[in-house]
Amino acid sequence: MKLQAVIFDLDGVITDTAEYHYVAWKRLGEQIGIPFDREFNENLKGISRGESLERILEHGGKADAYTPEEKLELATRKNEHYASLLDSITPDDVYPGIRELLLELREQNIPAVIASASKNAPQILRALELADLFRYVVHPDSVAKGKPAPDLFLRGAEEVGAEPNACVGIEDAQAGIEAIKSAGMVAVGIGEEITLKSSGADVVLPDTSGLSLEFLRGLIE
Ligand code: B16
Ligand code: MG
Repeated sequence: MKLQAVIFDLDGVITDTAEYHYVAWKRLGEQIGIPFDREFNENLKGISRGESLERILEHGGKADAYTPEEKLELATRKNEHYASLLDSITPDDVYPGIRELLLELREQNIPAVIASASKNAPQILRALELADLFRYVVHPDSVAKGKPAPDLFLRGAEEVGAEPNACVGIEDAQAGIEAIKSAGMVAVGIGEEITLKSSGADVVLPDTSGLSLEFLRGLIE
């Protein structure tokens, strides 16, 4: 079978915005009396803004402490802080090997797709000067369910006419690996081997520098 498409997560795979999400949620958590650490933060990776807030409130025993309007204000406050951190992003912030991989994919006419839970994805891709290298960016509001449901990845494959079992998905989050596997795709994890393998990753790399078209083809063909 030929590799038909590569479907990328954004935060934590294309660039280090996963760290900015952590910094912004952590500050909001401290402001509302819910401190948390990196271990808890793993539960927020790949999870939508609204659902992330719910998880933080539950973690702090404050699931019922805020009205929907107050929750919207909290999520907006986090996003404003996060967006201010995005202002400093430049093309130098693309993770190692990613631009080279995208250029190889374009040369071979294999579509590269973004399946991110983030509503900020288009802005980030522009700041990294990568927007033109993706055939399609799935909008998180266009699917019924976020990660760990397969919807974002399946929509990405569909939009570029690829069969799910001929696609490779690349993710740094447990919820994202689960989404890729339930979409019936090959899952490459970026990060900690034990954590991502336990979510079903077929292969885990410590960082993106080991990614190449040859490596991804070897997983499918
Ligand atoms: P936003 P990904 C996800 O992006 C992040 O991992 C997650 O931490 C964030 O809450 C979510 O996007 C929503 O982001 O607030 O920018 O809409 O990893 O799926 O690329
Ligand atoms: Mg991610």
